[in-house]
Amino acid sequence: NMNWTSYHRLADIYDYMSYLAATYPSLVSLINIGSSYEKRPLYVLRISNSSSLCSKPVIWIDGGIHAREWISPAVTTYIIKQLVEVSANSKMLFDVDWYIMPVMNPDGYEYTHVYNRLWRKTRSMTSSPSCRGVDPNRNFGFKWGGLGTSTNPCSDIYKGTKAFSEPETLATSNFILGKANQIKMYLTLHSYGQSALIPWGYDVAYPNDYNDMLALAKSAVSKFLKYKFSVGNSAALYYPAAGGSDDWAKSIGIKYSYTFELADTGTYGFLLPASNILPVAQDFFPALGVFATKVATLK
Ligand code: 0X9
Ligand code: ZN
Repeated sequence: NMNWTSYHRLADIYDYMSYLAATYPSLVSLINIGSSYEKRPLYVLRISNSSSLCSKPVIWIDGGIHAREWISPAVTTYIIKQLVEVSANSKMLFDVDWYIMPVMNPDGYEYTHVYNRLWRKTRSMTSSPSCRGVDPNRNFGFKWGGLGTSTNPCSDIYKGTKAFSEPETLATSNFILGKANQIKMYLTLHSYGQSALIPWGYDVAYPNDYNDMLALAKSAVSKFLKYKFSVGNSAALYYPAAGGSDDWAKSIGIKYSYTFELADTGTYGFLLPASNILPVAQDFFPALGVFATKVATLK
């Protein structure tokens, strides 16, 4: 039922995840990690060819943190399809387990389909009755409230009343914390800009192992044939913005943490036509081979 020629509603994405879990029970499990503000389930798909007793290094991928960035959930479901249903990719499951969350902000995602295509945030109530939602990517608990965030509930970069005020960021962070020893890589897909952003993002500052992170990102991006990506420090390449999921993941000890800003570079921006889904997803997927090889050989 799923295809990559159109953008899909949340129910279609969740039905596809359920279908895969039911069809490939020894490979795929559907994990409900909590509920959104409007009580939609938050689902993570675990793809692993071994029993949960034997633990491999894990790569986490999420999409849909920002509601209007539709290419992000579309690429995550394509990744799921490739890992689960394309046997040529089965080697990518030998040494790595995958946890993939296509839509971290389901309330916002549905809102963009029904009411406002350019909605970005969650849909929680704020102190201002006419302004809803918190920017989930300003709501994570590392350097929360720093540069590039707002205390104004009407702002698109509103940080919320406290770190992890949103059920979506709280449930995600708690799930990741529970697996933090296994998760060796955190990838979060956004749009747009065609960039691989490396922490820190809260300010122009560099982790001690920045050069490791840079080298791996460059080798991943070198796989892209159709879309040219820039690679560099998040705050330098974009702008300082505190409370991001990537910085938080890095701060809890996940060595390789990246934000990918997918296509395009601004011609269509968030309104990228659906005819671009397959080209973008196909171009991106080989980077995951580079990442899986790296994670499998970490000591
Ligand atoms: O501003 C953001 O949250 C991201 N860009 S977007 O256009 N998709 O909204 C960039 C986030 C980079 N990471 C951090 N600043 N921590
Ligand atoms: Zn985004």
